[in-house]
Amino acid sequence: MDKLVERALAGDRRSIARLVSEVERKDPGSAALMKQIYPHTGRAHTIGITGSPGAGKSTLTSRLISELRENGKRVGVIAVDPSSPYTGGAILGDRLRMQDHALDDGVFIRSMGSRGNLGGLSGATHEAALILDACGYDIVIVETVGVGQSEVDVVKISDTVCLILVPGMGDDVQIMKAGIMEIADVFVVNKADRGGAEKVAADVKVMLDLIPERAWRPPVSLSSAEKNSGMEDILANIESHRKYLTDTEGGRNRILSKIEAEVEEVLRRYLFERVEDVWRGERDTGILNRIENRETDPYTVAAGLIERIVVR
Ligand SMILES: Nc1nc2c(ncn2[C@@H]2O[C@H](COP(=O)(O)OP(=O)(O)OP(=O)(O)O)[C@@H](O)[C@H]2O)c(=O)[nH]1
Ligand SMILES: [Mg+2]
Repeated sequence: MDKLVERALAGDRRSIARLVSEVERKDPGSAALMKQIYPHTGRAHTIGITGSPGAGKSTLTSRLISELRENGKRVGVIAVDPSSPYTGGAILGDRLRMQDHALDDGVFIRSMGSRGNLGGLSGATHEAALILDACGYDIVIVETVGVGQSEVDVVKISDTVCLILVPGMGDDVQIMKAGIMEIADVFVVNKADRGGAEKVAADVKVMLDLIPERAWRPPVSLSSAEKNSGMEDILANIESHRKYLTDTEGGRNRILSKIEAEVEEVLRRYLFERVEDVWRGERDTGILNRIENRETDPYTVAAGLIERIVVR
């Protein structure tokens, strides 16, 4: 086994951080590393926390970490910043809000970019979650801002998706538009210390009633991350959802469809990388001129390249 993987699996934080960096940079050897990591995964419960910018996701995450630590759980956190690959305001804010846990050995916090993935989560986010799972974190929290594709992608990498709403943002309309009702397993109306939270919760429940009968009905909690209230209730709801996943047929199917999405994602990435490789080697062989002179055409060239990938 690779030394780095060995040290990371043994819980060495610097090695874990280096592993995550390698998958984030998509180093050529990262697939080989992930092959060694994967057999050790499947123990953590991965929680996706999504919601509008400023909804209180980081503050809430920090509170949940405290609660989970009191219950003796080790917690890994990946904060995804859609705007920049490595640095940026949001990351700074997330860092500050989670700083309380900086010295706790049972907590690992990592910020990652998602740029270059059409606004969605990168494959590296998923791999980072797998690494934290393998390295002994019982709970892995992935915080993503609910913009565009990332909130849909978060379903693919989370066991439980927790959607954070806040009063006074016209969220009822937003939810309907984005079809987010379908992806949330647990609803949280945060900033309940302000007015209007009960109304939002009631609206969500009405909308849930409109969705045809399904095996899991998402519960709705009120919270104030600022005042540290509602955390136990949220964790209890997440735990119920975990039980649903493992103990019911609907839940088992959900787990399998997550694995299916995982295979498809890796497959797509492998294919894409191979196509790029082959094309890079071919591009400067005069092929462009031959197409220009109509000696061949893009369709024949593409089909030929694909064939070479398959034969290899
Ligand atoms: N009144 C009130 N303010 C809150 C609550 N939770 C968070 N806030 C405040 O809301 C602001 C945004 O909080 P964050 O935790 O950074 O929100 P976020 O969703 O992580 O934000 P982004 O990551 O930038 O999308 C901060 O000023 C928090 O102090 C709450 O329960 N009540
Ligand atoms: Mg945040």
